[in-house]
Amino acid sequence: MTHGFALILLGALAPLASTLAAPPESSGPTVWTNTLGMAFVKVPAGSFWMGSAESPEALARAFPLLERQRFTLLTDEAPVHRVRIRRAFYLGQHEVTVGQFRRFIEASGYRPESEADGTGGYGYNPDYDPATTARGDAFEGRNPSYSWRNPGFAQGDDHPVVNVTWNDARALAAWLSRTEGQRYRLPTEAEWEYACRAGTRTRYPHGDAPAGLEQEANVFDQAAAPYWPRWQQHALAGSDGHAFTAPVGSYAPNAFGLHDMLGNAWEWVSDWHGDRYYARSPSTDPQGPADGNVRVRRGGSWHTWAFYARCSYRNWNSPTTRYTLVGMRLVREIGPR
Ligand SMILES: [Ca+2]
Ligand SMILES: [Ca+2]
Repeated sequence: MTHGFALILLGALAPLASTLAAPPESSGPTVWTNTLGMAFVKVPAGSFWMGSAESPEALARAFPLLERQRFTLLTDEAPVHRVRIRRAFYLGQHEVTVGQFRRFIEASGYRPESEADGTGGYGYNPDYDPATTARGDAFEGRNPSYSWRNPGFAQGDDHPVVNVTWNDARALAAWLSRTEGQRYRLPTEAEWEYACRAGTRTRYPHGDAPAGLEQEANVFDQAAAPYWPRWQQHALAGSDGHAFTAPVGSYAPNAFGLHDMLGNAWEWVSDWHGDRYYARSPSTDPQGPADGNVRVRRGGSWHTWAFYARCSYRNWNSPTTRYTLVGMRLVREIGPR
């Protein structure tokens, strides 16, 4: 097993805290970097229209190759409703990377769920055939040979970490809060969509046309399609240059200076998923339903079709789900604890 070495490094925490810069407040720098090397961008307080009310007809015109049923399964994106985010916050400029997650593991001794429960994660295997499984899953797993360390394809330290659970994300936020004396957490679903839109009301930050995604996101494109010929027709017409994960920040940022909000890795947010939540959610700083069974993830991934890489699209999994496509980005709150 590969996790035993991490416990030895528990004593290395104290020096980290002493290297911290003075905590930034509302007048502080726009970009701030923490002890693991994560850059954070200040997202201003403000209001926005959350969700989507696009008709199945409008979506069918934009995505003519998709079955109509897919357009009628989006009722959880409606109604569009006004949401106010009362306080500015720092949001990771990028997804949490493999290198940052490794430094966390080594310094904390934390065992990610895929290793702690012994069942592993999912991974890409060119010899694996989805037709051989009941779920028809695109990836092999669970399998102990797969974890955040190995999703079945090559990842540099600057790629987004995947195969991490919602609970793993919470553990990272809790550890950073403890060691740095700041308050870290996952973004709420509302904060995430507000940050993704960055002032826009369109499907994507650049507008409504799926084709424009190739400039701003790593999604299922012509580079990825040869690996999954059965879904070739749903690939973006152009190439974004990456068949699997891309180094974070490879594409243009949105108006808030955030990279890869769409594509690369899905991102866990703090909310439980509620199918009808938008109809009754508070208009100020909504936190999601009080309870539930599944946590929301947002933004799509390197393997996601353009239709599902819209700012308003919602998907979800159990808090223990680990998958080749799912990672995270964190919030660091501004102001006193
Ligand atoms: Ca791609
Ligand atoms: Ca992402």
